[in-house]
Parts: sequence; C-alpha cells; structure tokens
Amino acid sequence: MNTQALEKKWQKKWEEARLFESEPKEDQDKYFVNCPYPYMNGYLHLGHAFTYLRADMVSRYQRMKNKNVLFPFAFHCTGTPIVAAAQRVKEGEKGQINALKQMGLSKTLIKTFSKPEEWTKYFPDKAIEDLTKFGTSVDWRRSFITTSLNPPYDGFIRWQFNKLLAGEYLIKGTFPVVWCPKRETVVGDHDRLSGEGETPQEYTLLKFKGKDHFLVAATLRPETVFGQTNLWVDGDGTYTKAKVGNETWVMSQEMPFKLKLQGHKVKELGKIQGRDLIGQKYMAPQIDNEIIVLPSKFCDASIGSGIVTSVPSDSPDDYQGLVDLQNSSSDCENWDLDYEFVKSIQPIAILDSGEMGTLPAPKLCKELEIKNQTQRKKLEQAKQDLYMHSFNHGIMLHSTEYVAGKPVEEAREIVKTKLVEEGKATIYYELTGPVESRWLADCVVKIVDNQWFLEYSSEEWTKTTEKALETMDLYPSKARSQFEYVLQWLKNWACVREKGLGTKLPWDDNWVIESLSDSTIYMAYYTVAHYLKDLNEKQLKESLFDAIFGDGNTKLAAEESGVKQAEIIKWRNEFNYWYPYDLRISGKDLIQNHLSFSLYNHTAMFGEDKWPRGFAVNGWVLVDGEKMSKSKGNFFTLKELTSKYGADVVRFTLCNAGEGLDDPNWEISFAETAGKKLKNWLSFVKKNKGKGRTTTHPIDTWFSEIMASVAHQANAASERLKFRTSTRLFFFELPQYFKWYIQRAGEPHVGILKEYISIVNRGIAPIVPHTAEEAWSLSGEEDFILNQPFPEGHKSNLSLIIGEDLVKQTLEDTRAILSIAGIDNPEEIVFIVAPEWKWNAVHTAGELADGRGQVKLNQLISGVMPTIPPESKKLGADFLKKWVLKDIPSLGPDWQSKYAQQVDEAEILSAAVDFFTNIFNCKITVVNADQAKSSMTSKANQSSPLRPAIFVS
Ligand code: A2H
Repeated sequence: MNTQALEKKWQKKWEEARLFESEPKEDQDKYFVNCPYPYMNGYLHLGHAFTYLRADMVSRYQRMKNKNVLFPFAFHCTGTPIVAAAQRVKEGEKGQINALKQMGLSKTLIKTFSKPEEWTKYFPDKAIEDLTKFGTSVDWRRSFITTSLNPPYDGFIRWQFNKLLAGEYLIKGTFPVVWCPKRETVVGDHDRLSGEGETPQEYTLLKFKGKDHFLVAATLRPETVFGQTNLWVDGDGTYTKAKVGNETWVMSQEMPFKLKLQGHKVKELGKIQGRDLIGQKYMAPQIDNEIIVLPSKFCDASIGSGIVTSVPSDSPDDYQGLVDLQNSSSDCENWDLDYEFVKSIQPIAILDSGEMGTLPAPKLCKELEIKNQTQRKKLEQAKQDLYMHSFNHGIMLHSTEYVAGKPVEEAREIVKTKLVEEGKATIYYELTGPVESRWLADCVVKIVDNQWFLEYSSEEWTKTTEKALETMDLYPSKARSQFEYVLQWLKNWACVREKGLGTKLPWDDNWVIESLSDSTIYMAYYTVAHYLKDLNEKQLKESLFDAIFGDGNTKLAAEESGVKQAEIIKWRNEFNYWYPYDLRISGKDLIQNHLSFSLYNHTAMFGEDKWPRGFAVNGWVLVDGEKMSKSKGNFFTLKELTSKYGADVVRFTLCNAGEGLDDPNWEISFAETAGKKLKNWLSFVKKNKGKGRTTTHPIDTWFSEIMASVAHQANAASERLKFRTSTRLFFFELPQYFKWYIQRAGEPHVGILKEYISIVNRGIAPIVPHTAEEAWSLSGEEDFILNQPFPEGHKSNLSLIIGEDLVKQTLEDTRAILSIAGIDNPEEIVFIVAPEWKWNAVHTAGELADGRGQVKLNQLISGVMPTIPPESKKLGADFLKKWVLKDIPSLGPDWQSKYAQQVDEAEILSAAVDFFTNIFNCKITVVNADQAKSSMTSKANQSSPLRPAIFVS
C-alpha cells in the first residue's frame, strides 16, 4: 500500500471510531491542550504545522497516559487583512489575484473572493482538510470562526467586553494611528505601498522659552536633558511661527499640519529664517539655563520641529556638530557668533554607559574616526549603536538629581512625565519611517480620540496576573523570565478599531474589537462551542453566558434564552470539566502579546480555579537553516508537503527539527530519507512478527533493562514536550542497542522481540501515528495503538548496563588493536582488568569532582597516594596524572556516575568469553592486572577501570 493510501486508511478508521470526539468522563482525568487559531487569509504553512504538530503530539501522548484529552481547533478572521484583500480582488488588483491563483484557485472562485465572507468559508474548510491529512487528532465538532459572521461567538465576545467594562478593566483615552491624509483613513500594514511595519513613535517635544515665543525640539531621549549645551537649527532653512494653544512656537514648515492631526489647535502666524534664530538664547527645560542656538547641517525638516536640542556627551550628531563649529572660526564669523564662546562649550557627562564610559558620543566619534557631520553613514551607525547600548547598560550619574543611579530605561519615563506635567514638554508622534498609502499619499500620525484600552498597565491587574503566572508550568521553564518581564512592561492596549471584521463594541457600534483582543479567552468557548452553534441571536443573552462560564443563575438564563435549564446545566458542567486548559502551545513571538493578554483576561473573567495551567513556546521554523519566505522560494504550505511526502514524514522531519526555544530547522535531506526509514520499520515488524527463540540467553536481561531505561528517558522527555529527544531514543538509539543484542545473542528471544516491537511502536505513536497504527496491526494487535499505554520503563540497573558497555568497548578496542598491529589470526587475546587500587583512585576522583566533573590533580594525589600499595606508587602517580589530564576531558561531564559503583570486570568479561572466541577465533583469557604474567607487565600497567589492557599474541 502506498503511503497516502495507508494514511488515509487510518484517518478513516479514527474518524469512524470517533476517537477524537471528546466527551467529559467523570472517572477519568482530563487533559485540555490547544494552540492559537490561524488567520484565514491563506493556506496553512510549515510554520503553523510545527506548533500544531506539537499540540497533536502532546495530545496523543496524554491519551496514551490514560488522560481524557480535548484538542479543539478554530479559525481567526478578525481584523483588516481579509477585508483589505477582498477589496483588492474587487478592484482587480493583479498582485492579489496572482497570489490567489498561485494558491491554485480557479478564476471563477477568485471572483467570489471580492466578498470577505468567502474567505472565511473557503480557508477554514481547507485548513480542516489539510490538518486531517496531517493526522491531527482534533475534535472538529467544536470548530468555529470568529467575528459577527458567527453570532454565538460574537455574543460570547460581547459578553466578555461587557464584563471587562463592568470590572473596570477598560479605560478610554487617545491613541496614535498611521493616517492617510488624502483618503482620511487609518492605514493598516496591508493598505500600504511601502513602509510595512512602520508605526507611530513617541517623542518628547521640549519647549525652549525665548522672549516672545518658544522653540520646540523633539527628542527620543528625554533623560539626556541634563546634558544640553545648545540648540541646533538649519541656518539656511525657513521655519514657521504659529500659535499652538495659548503659546507661540517656532517649528518646521511641515509641523503645523501634523500638530493639528495630533489634537493641537494651531494657527500659523508667519515665517522666520533659521539664520535669524542663530546666536539667540533660550531657556532650556529641566536645567533652567539659557543655551545658545547654533547652525548645523544635519537638521531634517521632516522630523519633529526641524530644531534639535544638543547633548554632545551622548549624541554623536550633536558632538560632531559642535566639533565642526569649534574647528572653524570662519564659520562662526559668518554666522556672527563669538568664536571663543563656541569653543568654551564642553560635553557634560550625565550617565555611565558601562564600557563606553561617561562621554560615549565623543569616544565613539573618535574611535570611528568621523571627520565631520557630513559623514552620515558612520554617524547613523554610531547613533544606532549608542542608542541601544545606553538603553541596555546606561546608569544615570549623581548630577542628574531625581533620577541619579537609575537605569536609562527608567529615568526616561520619569523625566518625560515630570517635564510634561510641568508644561515644559509635550508628547508628540512621528512615524518610525516613511509610509506611502495605497492612495499614493505620504502618511502621518493622527491621534484618535475616544479609543478604548485594556488597562494592562494597571498595578492591581498585573499583580493578579503575576500570581496566575507563578503556579503555571512553562515549557521550556526558562521562558518564565520572559513572561515576568513582559507582565512588568506591558502598556495599555488599544483594543478597538474603526474598520475590519470582528465583533462590535456592545455599547458603541462605531468600534470593532481588534484581533488580539477578541482572542484571549476563547479556549473556554471550545468547551461548549458545539452546543452554542445552533442558537439564534435572540437566545444569546448575557445571562446565558453568565450561567455557563460563571455562577450565573441557570433558571434565569433558561427563561431569557429559551434554552432548557437542564441543557444549560449540562453545558456548565462540561465547561467545569474541561476548564482550565492544561496547556497552550504557541510560537515564542506571542509571549509579548497574545499569551500575556490571555493570562490577564483569564484573571479578569474567571475565578482562580479556571486560570491557565501551562504555556509552551517554540521557535520559528527555518528551512535548511534559513528563514522561510516567499521571495526565497523556500516557503512551503502544509498541503504541498503532505502530498509530496505523506503526513508521517512531514511529522517526523518537523519533530526532528528541534525542541525548546531555538528555531527548529526543517532539513530537506531528512525529509527525503525519512519515508524509507518508516517503511523499513514496517517491513521489520512484518518479518519478525512471532519470531524468536524460546530458550534464554544471559544477554536477554540486559536488553530488557536497556528497553526499560530508554523508555524511562523518553517518557520523561515527552512529559516535558521534548519529543525530538523521545523519537531519537526510540527510533535511533534503541535500534542500535538491538543490533548489539542480536550480535551477542544471535537470535532474539521471542518475548523480548515482541516487547521491542511493542515499545518502539508505542513510543513513536505520538509522532508518526499512521506508521505506528499500521505496525501495531501488522504485529497482530487489534485495538488502536492510541488506546495503549505509552512505554514508561523504569530507571536502569546501572551496573548491568555498564557491564555490557564494557563488553562492547572491549570488542571495539580489540578490533582496533588487531587492525593497527595488522594481525588477522591471533593465537591468544588476554584482557587484563584494572587492579583494585585503580578503581579506588577513580572512585575518589569522582568524589572530588566539581559540578563540571573536573578534579584538581594535587588534591587527588594527596588523597589517594597513601592508599596505593608501595610497589605501585610510581605507577600510581602516572595513572592519576593521566586520568585527570587525559581521561576525564575525553569522558565528558558526569563521567563519575559510571565509576560510582565498581563492577566485577573479570567476571563480566569471563561470561562473554564464548562471544569473543566466536568473533576472534582464538583463545581468550581474562586476568587481573595483579596476576598478569611478568611478560605482560608493561601492558597490564596500562589498564584502567572499564578499559582493560589488551595483550595479543
Ligand atoms: B535625540 P530619528 Cl542625547 N533632524 O535627542 C535631525 N535630528 C533630529 C531632528 C531633526 N529634525 N529632530 C530630532 N532629532 C534628533 C537627544 C539625543 C537623541 C541623544 C542621543 C541620541 C538621539 C539629544 N539630541 O537620537 O531616528 C534627536 O536627538 C538618536 C536616536 O532621526 C532625536 O533624539 O527619528 C533623534 O534625532 C530622533 O531620531
């Protein structure tokens, strides 16, 4: 049977048996695993597949651990991307139409895609198809799409937001958006011709008081105001004088328009030449000193006000501007400046940037050998480097008063807030880079009023959320510090938009809840999604949701919704059975938004007993070490890969790609050969079913012990979601041991062979379920493998395993010696095992070893020498030296565990004499070094514990 047919066969059987349709079972422990629903503007790709595979492996593994598992799945449609793409189809835009064509859609179908609803119907169906073919064990009855196109989900989100409002988790405020002045609309990433990813960036606009007006200057580093020495203007430029509120400001000609969009009342009064500002003095905020206006070339009229405050200690531009002027008395003369005064201006140290010192800008400019301020490239680089460096390492110096000793990051907020409160500065936004809208206009920042925010910065809410985090299991556990950081740092989140698909704000129709805010507690919705889907809009009462997801009155809910009370109670019980969820698996990029938001919202909406129990995060899939991207041609959809290789090969390759936080790497060469490996396994099972000897062999116990030990390790790894480790143990390591077992025992024992096949099958079942089911049935079993227990094994009997390793190692060493010496037919081989005192020495070394397994030689010598027999003292010193300097480094960390318990090497090797005789076809003798013949003494001296000396004649 070919792979596709085989996989289809098992998928059909699972479906017929309704294996994944999960129902509450009071007498069985439950396990609820889920992952973020994908956005429905295209097919699922390899990146999705990795996270979904992890959820599927967990879910299959937990089933085999006898848990009642729920693994549901849904589809996200909220936001502008679908609407924008549909709009582009409507307008017949070539790029969009081609993209759909490349996905294999027909012309007639593409036409219907001018309606957003079509996307939300088409792609979810395709995703279900692809994931089913991928072998995911999802309970599809509980699937749904988001937005008002699905009234019950819509009702659920409205209920959530009413609750958030009532609980005072929502606040109202202003919000900066990217704005197209031509079309007068918000410009999302998908409405741009260029500038994807650019966002509004907050500046502090400082005000400098002059005689009858203020100069204003935008800065990203308000904490540096303590080091201001002067102001910069473009001496050849023209500025605008305008009334802003009750004050008169001087600014770039572009700025009045932007200020208006940011909520300021602006009336232009006239123009003023940069030249006329030069040499004037203005009162600088915070330092309350007058500083002089100087000319420079680097002032850009399109940023801020076109006027810059100068902090030469920390800004390479400012420093270089100052040096240029100080180097040119003629420039000063031209601008009518007092050269001596200009020369007297010195950078003022304000913060300690660690290795960059307290005057980092001058240091950096000198190091980079910057000659003057026209060397833009070098200066730009210096600016970026220093910006990051100071942010990460900078500590404010003593002279900075109320922020002295604080890190830059903290000082920045404090200084900004203080200056704004004192009216010496205001907040102002610019885009992080140019954005051109689809309507061919340069975009600007607009402040939207009446915006709703989820108040993630609230201290109280954050505290509760931190409490929720504390008891959670995180995979890998080192992700915890990242979550802790994010909870501290999260700002209020603008949770509604004016456009796009979604749920409307219950109390204000003009707003749609945005996509990161309508997806925070939907895991709860899965528990009853299949019941709610048939309700009509009138039945979706607040009281109904209160009764299912809280302690609302079920009688009232029944009256208001027309749903039978008994049904409502059943639904509530189902929610209570499954919730909280045990594990949510996602890409690590969602730590800083979605996963943290989800935790916040759970604490707002539910009691402590319903807070999430675990998060698992993973990296982003690379393809042969490179980022996956359409332009590089290494972008794969799940659909194309499963039809090319079959589901199990894709699963196997993805599972092998990585675990933990690092980016997993899809190796094409692995995918190309994995199919053969899986087929070989099936042939092996078929061929060996019921085979084996019935008599016993001494090595049988060893192999049983190895199987138990491998299973034990793999089970522990799977418990921590390390499925790569687990498959490698079952699929690569154990077969190596099996090979050795066959070499030692000839034919395997019938019971052990059966156990081996069973253990490997059950061990790989979460990863390659189709192959495992097929092999399971080939080995004569009836039930699904998914209903069998995952092999748990037990901790190994170490001496048994070490003993066999000794035989294996000795065989390898003997072969090497024979080959080096060029001996084909030896007469006799003598294995000379180490004397007791060497074992003692190694044992003591193990006790002296530090955490990394290293041992101090002099310490070892003074500890061990007295116990060595007098005639062996010289030998002993050499041995200890070799052990510490040569052997330990090659044995690797934790070497000492192997030597903690002495094994009887002579006995073990003697028991294997027949085996060695068979291989080498000569006499085999085992002796202790103490008893070795004198002709062998020098050889015998080389013996080490677990590395016998080998004498060949
Ligand atoms: B910063 P962005 Cl200490 N033309 O403030 C050129 N540069 C301008 C400008 C304009 N029209 N308006 C503002 N700027 C400067 C302080 C500072 C700044 C220090 C260190 C670094 C630094 C004191 N000068 O910026 O990337 C302002 O100088 C480095 C990031 O061009 C503002 O912050 O948007 C910064 O450039 C804005 O940087």
